[in-house]
Amino acid sequence: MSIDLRSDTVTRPTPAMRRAMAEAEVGDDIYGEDPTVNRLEERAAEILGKEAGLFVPTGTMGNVIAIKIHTEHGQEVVCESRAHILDWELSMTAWFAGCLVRPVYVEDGILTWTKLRDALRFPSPHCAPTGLIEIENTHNMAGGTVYPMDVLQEICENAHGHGIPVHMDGARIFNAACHLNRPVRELAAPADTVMFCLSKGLGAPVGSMLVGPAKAIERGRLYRKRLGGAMRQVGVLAAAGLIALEEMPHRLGEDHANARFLAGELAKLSGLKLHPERVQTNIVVFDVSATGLNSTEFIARLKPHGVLMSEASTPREVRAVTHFDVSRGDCAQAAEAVAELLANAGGSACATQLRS
Ligand code: TLP
Repeated sequence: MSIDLRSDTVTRPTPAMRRAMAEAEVGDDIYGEDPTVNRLEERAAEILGKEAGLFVPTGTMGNVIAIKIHTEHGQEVVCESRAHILDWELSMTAWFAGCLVRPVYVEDGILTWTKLRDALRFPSPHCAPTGLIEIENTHNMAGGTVYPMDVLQEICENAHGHGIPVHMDGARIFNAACHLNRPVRELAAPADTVMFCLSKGLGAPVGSMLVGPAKAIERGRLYRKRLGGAMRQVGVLAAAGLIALEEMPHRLGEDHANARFLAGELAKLSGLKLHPERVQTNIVVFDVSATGLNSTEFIARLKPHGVLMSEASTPREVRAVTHFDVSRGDCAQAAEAVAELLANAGGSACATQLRS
């Protein structure tokens, strides 16, 4: 079987999750009668320190609902230029919420108030006003980077001072909390709403949570129905989600150490550009342009070596994500496979011009 570093989304449910799914107490969730879903929503809200929670099938749906809750048609949403909501959600900000995204580029993906400030727009006869600031923590395509608490607080305090809400795409907020060694509720506190995924590093097969003020989540429930995301005896999924939430966060440090190790090994190989000391969580993004291959070619040539990686934001970058289903040994093997690829590609790859 391949060593699958494409994403932490590929994790399979643990035996405990499978057992819990088989034994889950269920009811019709559209009537609010699924006790396992209700427990998951309550626990998610409690752990994140918010009033209420909503179980959604995907992180994408959680973000889309949050954007819709906070904005009106014709407004702008400010986010980092490689944000998941901009690059990977099929323009749902425009399609569903009727808003324009105004991106701001920051190399490490971590916005600051100073960077954001100039992108904000206020009501005028000429400009569409900013309806929402969206921050991604950890920042996926910038390489799993984490918002320092003071940066986060400064953004949220100033945004609120201007009457602008903040949504956190915290798909990997537990990884961020692990890196900062702070309770996750501290990271969630400054933002109005937070989406986080049960189905990534936490290992659940399906599901994400949107947490925030009770009134906002009540509206979110209606948007979830409109999007076709309201399900029936969905406690079978929530049961796995509860285990992901309660039992999996404590082991994320292992994935982070593996990612740092992998980055260190890759950095030894000529042709790859990366900074292992900048790896904070479970994502390694590296530049392959000096090999003469673009990311698609690099990934395709790596596959026969039994290692899967994925594309990142540009054709120059490849992404490797560590998770519960890959070990330190797998990471060592993956680095060896990359070394072999580079050796085999040799001069021919380097002679090929990067096609972007
Ligand atoms: N990210 C996926 C891909 O879509 C890129 C991955 O493999 O990392 N926010 C962030 C920051 C994400 O990384 C993702 C998934 C989502 C939202 C959406 O979650 P899902 O896939 O559940 O819709």
